[in-house]
Amino acid sequence: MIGQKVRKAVNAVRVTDIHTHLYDPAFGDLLVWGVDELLTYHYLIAEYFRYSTTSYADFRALPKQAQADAIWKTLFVDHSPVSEACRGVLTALDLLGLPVKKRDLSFYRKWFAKQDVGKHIDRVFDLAGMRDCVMTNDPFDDLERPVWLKGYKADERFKPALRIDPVLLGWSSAVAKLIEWGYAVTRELTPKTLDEIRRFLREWAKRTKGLYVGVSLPPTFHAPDESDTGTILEQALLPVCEELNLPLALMIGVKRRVNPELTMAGDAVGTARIEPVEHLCAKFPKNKFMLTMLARENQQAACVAARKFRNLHLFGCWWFVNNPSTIREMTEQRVELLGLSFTPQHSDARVLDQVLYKWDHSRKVIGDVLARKYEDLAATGWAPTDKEIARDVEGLFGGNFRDFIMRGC
Ligand code: RAT
Ligand code: ZN
Repeated sequence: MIGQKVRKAVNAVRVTDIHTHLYDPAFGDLLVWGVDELLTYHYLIAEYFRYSTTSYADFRALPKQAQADAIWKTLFVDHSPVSEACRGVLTALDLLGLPVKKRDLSFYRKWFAKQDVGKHIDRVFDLAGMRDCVMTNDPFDDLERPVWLKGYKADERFKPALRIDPVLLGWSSAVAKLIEWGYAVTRELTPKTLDEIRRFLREWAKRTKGLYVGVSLPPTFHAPDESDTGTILEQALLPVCEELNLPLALMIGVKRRVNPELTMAGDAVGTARIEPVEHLCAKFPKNKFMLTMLARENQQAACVAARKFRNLHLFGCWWFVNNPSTIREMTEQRVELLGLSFTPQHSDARVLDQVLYKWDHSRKVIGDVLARKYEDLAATGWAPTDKEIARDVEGLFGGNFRDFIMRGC
């Protein structure tokens, strides 16, 4: 009975999707959608090469539609599409009302070609039960930078977040760009250069009105550290984040381009250390941090760190742990260690239609875990009211994040 109520509340809640790679429609072609985009998602490209012996270069040279054809044939026709990423494509088509049973790619293509983008966005948000989502906005991206410089009329459902990987992880290359953009910086991190990096970060944080600043980090990330990364982090980024009350979202554990031939599909996972997170939370108590870790092995330590530091907000099941079996395990562990004080999921969607499957699959798993936890409560005689259940679920699917970004330290 109580379990049913919890599942119902989880199905009904309107989600804030706190980390995606989707774009406000004002960014034009950067907002991608449709079946060819779904099929050429980098998660599926990696899976395609499990079976295909096509050369990487030949595949890369194909136009998008031909890549989608090859993936469809290999992953959906020649083998049953049981992986999470394959199943996701089918869930998305099904939720849009397309006949999955037909297995007719050209039918799906024709259907998408007839949709109006504005109406399609409304429909996807509605079907996914999403109230809004957070983008990933990179000032170094040549396609999105001009949109920011010119300004645009925002669709309130697409909130910005400032992503600063190039500054923090590649200062030796980023320096030339900053010089080109009018900042008086040098390769060496002199006091003047750090001051200018702070100016750059402050200006972009204000220009984008990002809800937080985000960075993805390798498993080798350590702090304290006297490298460029450590110096820029502690002396430029964190002071600006504190000044503007912006959380820094740490996404730790990605090994970029382990197989460079696969480009974006060639990134992998490594187990990281939790000590850098503990160091940052302790040394910068006036800063707020968000944390998601890529390795399954890191999840317990991440929960324990969040128990120790109220300026740390744990979020999402990221990328290689965004699979039902791991979402189940992680959500259970997080509830047991953190109660309701975290954000269990984000979609990481790159293609608009992906939010359909990502939220459908996650709601089921998270709903089951929560249902059991409330049943355990009920077994003691504690009877949560409908209002309390709705309050808790609302928090998990966006409210906790909104409170965290608004509050001071
Ligand atoms: O999940 C993904 O699509 C990855 O490619 C990354 O974008 C990752 O989520 C990130 O934000 O670095
Ligand atoms: Zn991402």
